Amino acid sequence: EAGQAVPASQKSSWAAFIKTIASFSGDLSSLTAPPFILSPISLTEFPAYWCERPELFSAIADAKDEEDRSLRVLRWFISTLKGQYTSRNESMGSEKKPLNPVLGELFFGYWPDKNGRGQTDLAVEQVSHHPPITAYYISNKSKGLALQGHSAQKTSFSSGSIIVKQIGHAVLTVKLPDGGEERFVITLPKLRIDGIWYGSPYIELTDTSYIQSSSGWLSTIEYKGRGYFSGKSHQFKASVSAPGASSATHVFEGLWHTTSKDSKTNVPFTDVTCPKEEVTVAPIDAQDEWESRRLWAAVARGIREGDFETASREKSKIENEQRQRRRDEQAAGTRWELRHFRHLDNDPVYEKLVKICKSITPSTEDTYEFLCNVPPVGNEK
Ligand code: HCR
Repeated sequence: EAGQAVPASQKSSWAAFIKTIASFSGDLSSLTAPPFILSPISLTEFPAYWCERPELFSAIADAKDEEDRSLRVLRWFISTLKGQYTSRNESMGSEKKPLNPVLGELFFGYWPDKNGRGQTDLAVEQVSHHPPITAYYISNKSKGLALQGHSAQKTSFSSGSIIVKQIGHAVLTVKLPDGGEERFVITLPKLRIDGIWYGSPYIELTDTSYIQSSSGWLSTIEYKGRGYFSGKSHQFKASVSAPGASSATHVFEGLWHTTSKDSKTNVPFTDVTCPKEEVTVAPIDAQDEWESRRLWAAVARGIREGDFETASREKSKIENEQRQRRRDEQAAGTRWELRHFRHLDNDPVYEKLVKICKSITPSTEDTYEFLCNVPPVGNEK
């Protein structure tokens, strides 16, 4: 039955919301949605999904050679997908509409050093509001690892599903024992949000994404839903090929939200059935006023407690303050200054590596360079 997961009092506003998105293409996050579908978490928190298995991230530093490094990067990447794309269903029952970050919103956190894996730090800044663009930097200094990326989305509607094309990419830099560096350009899958009609959205990944290394090793990851490689949801097949090779040296297949294995040897490759580790953040009153959980505290409380009147009043306060800020800047002829990232029109690493993998498009992209100026979070440093 249509709208079966929608509370009776919100059925008509859900129908109106679907009607709006069906004829809409662009920035979905700015649309007003009915309360039952709202999440109390801002999109600036999402980059944390990259590192909720910190030991897999740090293990990249222990690779014995370029081939091994590409396999470890792939294992870590595949293991992030469950968190990135199914965790709202697990914690809130369905995909939800995240809070739309304001320009300059920040999110800082870390995963502490345990068992010699080193500390991993996370810094996120909302670098654009319209369209929403989130820049992030995740680093494990003691292991010589850094992931820099930005994320934006283009949405459209097709056959009852929301199609989300991810814009942006990430670059992983690995410091090598000989003093050199290896870089990996990581592109992102396409999303299809199904279950809209029933009021119970969930994500399926589609198309192909790539991890191209500066060593020449390439991972090509194909995503399929129910009824393709097998009858199951969340399937992937990753082919890893040596520099310049036309056929794959390794092929891994399985489900990105549970397990996968080497297709030839059946040796297990990924397993994300064990719990992940959430990022540690400073207590709210010790946070900067622009930090996400402090900025949205009253709105998030309203959504969590079902007090949508308060949530909506507090959200309007933030939005009105933002509008006033933009008007003041315009009047003064000034612009909002980013605090921790600098926008560059071109990303030379991306542009060099996509010349090796011609399937990656577009051939040029902009980037947000991290300024390495974030104060330590918490007291574990
Ligand atoms: C599309 C989406 C906002 C963007 C979210 C992204 C793509 C952000 C980058 C992360 O690395 C991965 C990620 C996961 C999310 O699944 C994806 C969100 C899902 C829904 C949300 C829309 C703007 C809201 C649509 C409203 C629906 C649920 C009715």
